[in-house]
Amino acid sequence: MRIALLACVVAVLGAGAAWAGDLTLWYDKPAKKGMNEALPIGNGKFGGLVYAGPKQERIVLNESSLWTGAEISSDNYDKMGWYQMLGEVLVDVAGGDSAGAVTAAQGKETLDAEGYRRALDLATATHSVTYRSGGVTFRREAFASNPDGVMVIRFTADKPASHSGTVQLVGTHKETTVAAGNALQFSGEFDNGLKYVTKMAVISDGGTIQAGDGKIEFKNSSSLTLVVAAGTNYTMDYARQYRGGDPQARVKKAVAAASAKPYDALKAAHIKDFQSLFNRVALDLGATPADRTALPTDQRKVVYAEKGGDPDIEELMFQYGRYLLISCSRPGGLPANLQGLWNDSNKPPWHSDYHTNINVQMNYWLAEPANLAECHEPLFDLIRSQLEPWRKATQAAKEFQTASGKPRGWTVRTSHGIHGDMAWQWDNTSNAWYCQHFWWHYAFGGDKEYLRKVAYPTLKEICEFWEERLKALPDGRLVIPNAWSPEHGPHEDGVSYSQQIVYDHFSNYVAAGEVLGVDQEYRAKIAAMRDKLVGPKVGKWGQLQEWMTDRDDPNDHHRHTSHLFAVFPGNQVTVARTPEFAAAAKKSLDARGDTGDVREWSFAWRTALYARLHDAESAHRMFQQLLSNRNTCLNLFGLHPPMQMDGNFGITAGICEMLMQSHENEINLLPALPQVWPAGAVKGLRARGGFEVDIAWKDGKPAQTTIRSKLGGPCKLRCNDVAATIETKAGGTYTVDAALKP
Ligand code: FUC
Repeated sequence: MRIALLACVVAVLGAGAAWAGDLTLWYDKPAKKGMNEALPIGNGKFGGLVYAGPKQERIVLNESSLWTGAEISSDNYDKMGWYQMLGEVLVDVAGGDSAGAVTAAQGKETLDAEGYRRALDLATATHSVTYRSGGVTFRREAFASNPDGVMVIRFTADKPASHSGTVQLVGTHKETTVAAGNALQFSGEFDNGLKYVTKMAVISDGGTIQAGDGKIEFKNSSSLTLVVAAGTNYTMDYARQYRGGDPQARVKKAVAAASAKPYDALKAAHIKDFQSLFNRVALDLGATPADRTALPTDQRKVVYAEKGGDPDIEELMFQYGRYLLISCSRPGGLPANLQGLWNDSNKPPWHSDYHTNINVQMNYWLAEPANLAECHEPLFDLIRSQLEPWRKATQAAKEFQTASGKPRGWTVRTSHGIHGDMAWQWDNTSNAWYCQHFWWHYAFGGDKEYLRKVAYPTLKEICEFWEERLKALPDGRLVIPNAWSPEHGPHEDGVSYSQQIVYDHFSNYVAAGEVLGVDQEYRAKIAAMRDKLVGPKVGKWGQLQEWMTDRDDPNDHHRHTSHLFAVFPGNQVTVARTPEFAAAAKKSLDARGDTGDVREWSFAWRTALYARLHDAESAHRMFQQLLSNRNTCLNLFGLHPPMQMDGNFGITAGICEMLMQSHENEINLLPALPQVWPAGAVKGLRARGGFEVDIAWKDGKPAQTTIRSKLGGPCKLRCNDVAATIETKAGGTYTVDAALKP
């Protein structure tokens, strides 16, 4: 969209409502079965996929702690837990005179409803369906509220008494649904002792409702409101074997409390809460022609992937990543898994697990820069809650025994669940990669208490793990033994991926120790070890080597770009500091290409990598290709069958890197701005050092930049060759012009 730039950037972007109209995914058909078309809502823990058939509403329900599995460490994938589908809400509507207008058959409706539209408005986190049938205009809304802990679904019409039909609440584990009064409920318990409850109240305005045989029938209702809550007895506490209080009373209370509130009050509280996070960042990349915005999102995305020229859909994709993270990762809950929290199977691909060799980290790349630091917390909480079983398993594993006995610290296999269960191959350096997130949370936010109590001890423990595990080469340089470039090549010493991750980790540990002024001697030891690590190397065709031996194949189009960790998410290789390595990284990245094995999340990573290498056009090309039908579903979920959410989160992070970078002790404005975004504005990106930044640009250059300093201190700014330092005070706001002058 085009907004007034410059002087009014803060005023205009500050008003969340100014963006609302365009941040909508909409479709002219109901969603088909599966996960590629239905639209997601979620309150961080409890979520739904809305299918929106006019004759039958179907909402797939998920609760993020609904996992099978128990403490185990095994190379057999099937031994770890599976993320489960909770159930579904089914509402068969015979409404008004519309019976017969559509033929209902689960998920396969033939559409004959005039003016049908289903939409997800990201700005209000509300799903809606509208259509006309039999002379009546029907409207449905659905949202998942964090403050009230419920999902609310409301059916309305412009004529009284227009709704008749049945409501069902169905579990996926052969539970019996009990219907009593105006409520439906099912509950169950898995072999691992996980108890769960789902309850729904059906509130009819006018008309009648009647419970019977696991269903509720409603007749001649003017409006119908469904209030649904779910919970489990899971708690992120190993000492309690991950079991907390019975969810029954909690769920009952949430449904009763929300049912007693007017719908408008529930909706207002939901929007206020959601927007307190969502409205922190706004983005304007330009105006989309009306013939494009007139297209439903599925058609529009196809045209965009082929022809580009749709900055609004790029903004939508950017904000979708933020919307999804807010909807599936809130303080107190579990982090986003491979599918966020949306899942329609009890045997989802890869168990819908936490995948440590790129996927779960990519889920959280956006959290700090895209101003959702709170949504990062569930990742730390889950990791911390798994440390005891991970320590035990690491210490028991043959491969980690040290000369002096058992290893200190912990590491984790490639896949893990939430009950101390992990499986498949050990991903040795995933411990250090996890630590990078703990460090980022401090680096962006500056909370020293968090650093002292949470991050530092975790970082130190992983230094202890690596300190005794590194192997010295005859020349004294250090290598990570028996490492693996994820899913590529053999296990061997000195693989670049592992070297770079440990380098990053040791650097972050040293920085953390300096901030806290602790462990000076140990810090010096770790710094010295870091400097001895075998570093990046340029190979025979000018590439950045993936292994110590120079055997990279220029025709290899593998989806992983693990040896480029040093470029992003690491910062060992940068254009300014290590230009030869940056050039080699670009050579490698260009060669890895965008065909064959390259898909979904690979494009998001490549976007961020090219952004760090200041290749704006390639970064944008990767973004555009992510939206092709091969890589993105019609509901804009990342497409790695059936879907994966890492690409959604990753692309938001990639766009942040295109617009602003802060990994070199300075804020680099518009380091990778493609030609298709000559003018635009972004508000509210976060930079390391506790700064919040708004940039308005024109002719490809920043015209006005506003910095809000949270912590005070010098703020170094750069745009190409122009650099400036602003002395800031905590709480101060500072504006600079095109020349970076106040
Ligand atoms: C990694 C990737 C795969 C997939 C899986 C869940 O192993 O290599 O492409 O994303 O995670």
